[in-house]
Amino acid sequence: MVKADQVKEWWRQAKYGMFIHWGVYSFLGGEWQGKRTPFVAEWIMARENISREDYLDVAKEFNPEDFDADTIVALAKKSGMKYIVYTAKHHDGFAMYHSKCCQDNIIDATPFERDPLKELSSACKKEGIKLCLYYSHAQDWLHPQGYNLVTRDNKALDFDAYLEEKALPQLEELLTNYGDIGLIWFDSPIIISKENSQRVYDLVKRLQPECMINYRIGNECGDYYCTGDNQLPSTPMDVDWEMPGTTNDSWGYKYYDHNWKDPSETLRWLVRVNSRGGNYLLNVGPDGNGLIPAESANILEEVGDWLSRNGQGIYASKIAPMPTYVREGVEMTYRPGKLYLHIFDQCDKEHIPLFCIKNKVKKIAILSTGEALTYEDRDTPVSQLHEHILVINLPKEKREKYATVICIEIEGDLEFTTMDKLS
Ligand code: JFZ
Repeated sequence: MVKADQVKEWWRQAKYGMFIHWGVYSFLGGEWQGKRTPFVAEWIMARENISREDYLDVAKEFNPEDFDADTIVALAKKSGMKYIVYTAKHHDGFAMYHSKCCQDNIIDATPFERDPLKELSSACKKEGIKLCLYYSHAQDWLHPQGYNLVTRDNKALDFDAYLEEKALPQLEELLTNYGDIGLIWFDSPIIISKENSQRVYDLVKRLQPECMINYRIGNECGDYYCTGDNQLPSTPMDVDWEMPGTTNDSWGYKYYDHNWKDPSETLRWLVRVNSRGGNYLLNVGPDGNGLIPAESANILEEVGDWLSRNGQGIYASKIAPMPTYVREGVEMTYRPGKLYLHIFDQCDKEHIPLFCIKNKVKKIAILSTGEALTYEDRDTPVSQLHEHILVINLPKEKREKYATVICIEIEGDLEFTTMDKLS
């Protein structure tokens, strides 16, 4: 395995991570001077045109004494999430760790006297969860030379000055003072030059060569690709990619956004992302006290409980190397010698057909219980596309809450027929 692949292996096997959007905006909870922002909560400073002075006055009231890194990491672990991506600095420019190169940070600009990132780093190390960092390396609404997609003429800015004065020194302290960092999740590169993307990339790799970098660093410099938010590719993508997703409709805490994705919908996002070869980075937005909303925590725990029984079909799984001629509500993942059919309520059949595979079947069972399922292995001479078809019997009473995973053990590596046989 080449070096680059070795570095990525933990991430490729992880499949599921926790995104944490937490900042001064969390204290505002999506509202400014009595007006609810129609945008995502973490953009409130730019979208509601809050001045630097007013935003830093808000910071003087931000004292999240209920923040508890051990509780957050325990939730991630119980939820089956293998890595945490924490917003060290979002577009607002406010550092959610003790930055020595800029006063706009949670220690120097708020009454809070602890470094939450230091606590998170210790908790992650203790629990074997990879600590990763989100860093908005181009937008910065508190620094006069940082890009601002809403209120500035970005081409007129001295962006090199911003990199030299803030972004590069902050990345240096983040990659020096908080232990091993699994990846840096850069965001919104806007008009950053290829040279500057490369400068940022080189700094990260110099300080922590095994730290992965996402493509949002800009100019195709990254190690893996991120889709747009909650944007699922329609077909499998056999590259390293990840989909960031929200538990409601805002990354940052919005006290009035209760549009939570229930456990069934959350699980379906996870399985559909994984079946297409990606990682699912699912967000929580702690409030102004540092607490994760109970509704979202409960959803994550429900999905984690399901994963405790069905994780074999998720973790370290691959794209099923075959056309997925399966029905709506059936998602497929693969490990050598095993195909996993994830059956959601959208497929209400008791007889599940599986075309194309040529292998001899050794066993078909419900993954979570090991209970064998009966099936028919019919020859289909009428169509040259499918030499034979499996019809798996899944009685309604054997179905599991949220999704039932059927594990098909086959002899040898997967062999299948494809449409191109017809050409
Ligand atoms: C960005 C941020 O602006 C947002 O606040 C949040 O942090 C999110 C995870 O990332 O939002 C984006 C960035 C890129 C796309 C969509 C939203 N995109 O490429 O479609």
